[in-house]
Amino acid sequence: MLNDAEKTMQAAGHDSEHGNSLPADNPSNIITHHDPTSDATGAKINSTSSGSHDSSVTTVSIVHGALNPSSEQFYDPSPVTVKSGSTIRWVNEDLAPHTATSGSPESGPSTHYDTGIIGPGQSADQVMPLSKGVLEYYCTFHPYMKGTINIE
Ligand SMILES: [Cu+2]
Repeated sequence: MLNDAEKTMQAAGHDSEHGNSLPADNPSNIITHHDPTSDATGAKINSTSSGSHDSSVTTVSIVHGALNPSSEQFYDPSPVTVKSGSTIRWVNEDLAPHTATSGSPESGPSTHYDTGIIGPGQSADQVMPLSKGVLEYYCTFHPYMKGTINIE
């Protein structure tokens, strides 16, 4: 405990030393002053408005090479854990069209969601159910492509 406190104080001392040395760099000071100004006009406004309401979006990649049945991974990440009612965005990074369709190849599509066809380089958003649980999904073109969503 005492050791930890000592370390913390030492680290804090180092930080303030570092902080003191930074303002001495005049050229970089000018640059850092310039950048936030241009950010505030454009990019920052956009990110604020997209984070407004219902908004959490989790991206899942359909990996490059997913068309290959012996691929080690088709959807990445899988399983993925998201909040109920949030949105998942599947991004197709493969060269073939795919889907993310809730259900399984054995029992067929369930009613929860279906991206439909996502072309190469395209993406599709689906809102997850409000109920918690595990949702399996697959690609209707390539039934060996399976993914799992944990909704919590
Ligand atoms: Cu597919």
